[in-house]
Amino acid sequence: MNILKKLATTTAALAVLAMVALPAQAEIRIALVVKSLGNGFFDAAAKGAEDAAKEIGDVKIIYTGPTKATAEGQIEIINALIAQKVDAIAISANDPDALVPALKKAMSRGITVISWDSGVAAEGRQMHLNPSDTDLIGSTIFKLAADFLPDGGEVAILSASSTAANQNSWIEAGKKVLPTMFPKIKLVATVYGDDDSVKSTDEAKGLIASHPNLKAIIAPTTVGVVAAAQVVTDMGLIGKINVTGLALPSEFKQFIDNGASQAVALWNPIDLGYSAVYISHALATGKSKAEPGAKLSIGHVGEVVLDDANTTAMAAPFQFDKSNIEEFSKIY
Ligand code: RAM
Repeated sequence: MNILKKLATTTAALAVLAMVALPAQAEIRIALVVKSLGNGFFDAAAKGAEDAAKEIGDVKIIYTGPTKATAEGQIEIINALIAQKVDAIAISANDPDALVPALKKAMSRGITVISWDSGVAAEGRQMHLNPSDTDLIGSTIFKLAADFLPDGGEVAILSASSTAANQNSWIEAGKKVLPTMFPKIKLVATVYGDDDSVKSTDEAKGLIASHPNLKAIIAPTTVGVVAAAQVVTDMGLIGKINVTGLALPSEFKQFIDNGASQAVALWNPIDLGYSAVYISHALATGKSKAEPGAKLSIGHVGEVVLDDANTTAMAAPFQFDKSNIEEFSKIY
């Protein structure tokens, strides 16, 4: 056998050997479970999740959620994901407690479980990723109203579902600082639109009917804030009631343009979904561990550190108004 031929056979043999010894890396399946489908905020997060999957490689995203933002709907989905033996579940929860048994079951089967956006109780997840500091979001939503009410006045909250841990924690945090930070603002009611456009519209109308002196509606939900601004627009109340809260610029730009709202805030939902997947992957593959003090890489977004409760927070909320909403509306 001449030397070239010999080399070729050896290389071929080595290649076969390598294929046997190094099987292709198994695909990691990460389920991004959201409060409900059809919500633009979660669609943006899912886009970020896909970005992370592409960047990491060998990752499959299962973007799923119930049609209505209920715990029951999410429990069914979690059970189906357990049966499918996914590698990780990253969930924005509709209820911090009701999901715990199903998520515990998932973890006992070796599935990585994290919550993001809206958390589950500590025993139901390995860690929780907050979009931003809870106290800061709480004071921001009231500041957004107070900034445009120099003489103070009545405001009301139109929230998501009554069991959503994220909105509830923001509202609680905001209420605590209200007397000292915004003494002229009077919170007269908190109602729940369940991140459902129809229910949110009805609740906004109800607030207006029962509080004739209402000066602002604060909706810390991207679904509620659009519904409230539409109601104020349709009822000819622009200039009388300022709608504010947490809004997705692409959905909300029209209400900054028409004056139903002076300003709103949010964080980058694409980065949030990206980070949830990045972290889920690191935990599922054993690259990182969810424990107090752990530094978790979130790719191009940076790094977060877990606190004693295995929770962490991303960037500060960002304000949108006439000066910048056009620019951001093209991104998310
Ligand atoms: C809605 C959801 C979500 C929340 C945003 C601000 O889309 O309730 O959980 O983070 O609003």
